[in-house]
Amino acid sequence: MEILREIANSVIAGNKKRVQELVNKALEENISLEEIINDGLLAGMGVIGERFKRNEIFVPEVLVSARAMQAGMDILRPLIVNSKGIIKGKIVIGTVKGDLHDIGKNLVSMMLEGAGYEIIDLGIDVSPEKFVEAIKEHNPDIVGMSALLTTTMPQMKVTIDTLKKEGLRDRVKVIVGGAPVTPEFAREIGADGYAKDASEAVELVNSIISKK
Ligand code: B1M
Repeated sequence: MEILREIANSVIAGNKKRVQELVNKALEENISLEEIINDGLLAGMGVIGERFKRNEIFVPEVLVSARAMQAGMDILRPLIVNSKGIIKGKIVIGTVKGDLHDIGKNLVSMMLEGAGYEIIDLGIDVSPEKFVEAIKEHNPDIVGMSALLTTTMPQMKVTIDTLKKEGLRDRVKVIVGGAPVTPEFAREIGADGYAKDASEAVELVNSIISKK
């Protein structure tokens, strides 16, 4: 669809205002939220990822595109509503210490919120101590950790070990995700679940909560 291609191109160009205009236009044309996210915003970010990998572009350009993508997601967030209005559970989520990537974590949070969960988003660069504090303060059912760097993945284990030390591990289920994370890694570090993307994260959380 032409408009979705235009959204992707505007993310690539880092044109925040144009992304917002086009997302609004796509909504007026009754294009589904899923298509706008997957075939528009994420398609654009995918191209940026490839170019970044090939050293054709650098951090500043990636950041500008990331902001443009986020601006599009900001419009969609209120529309991914929890139609039943029932809170099914509470989730503390964050990107682990040393890691500043938050687009995927925000998308996961948005979908979980839409699926009926209360989200306490601790943001990026979240230390194990901050996860501990949040668990003590909010008493969540689930703790979700996101990591996008191979160098920050070990922080997931450090956080789980810290929860054990603090006697909190049995109080929460821990789920992990992010591009370099695998189901094997999740098992190795003692997490309770892994999801490869936002829709899988919703399925995973639903299954954990239904077993509680
Ligand atoms: Co960075 N970066 N980055 N970056 N960046 C990657 C991750 C990289 C793969 C690019 C590359 O070289 N090919 C590479 C990592 C290599 C590695 O470790 N193996 C990399 C690097 C090297 C770096 C820097 C070190 C670059 C530098 O400074 N030289 C630096 C590190 C900064 C830091 O964190 N300390 C850096 C910086 C940045 C920016 C700040 C410029 C920007 C982030 C902006 C932001 O997030 N606000 C950025 C971006 C945008 C990327 C790429 C291009 C895109 C990531 C993204 O947003 N994808 C990325 C390349 C790539 O992934 N192809 C790259 C879209 C997003 C929707 O997908 O995050 O995978 P994703 O989330 C998915 C799933 O993974 C899953 O669901 C999401 C939705 O479907 N998921 C979960 C995520 N979290 C989950 C949690 C769950 C469950 C599922 O449960 C709790």
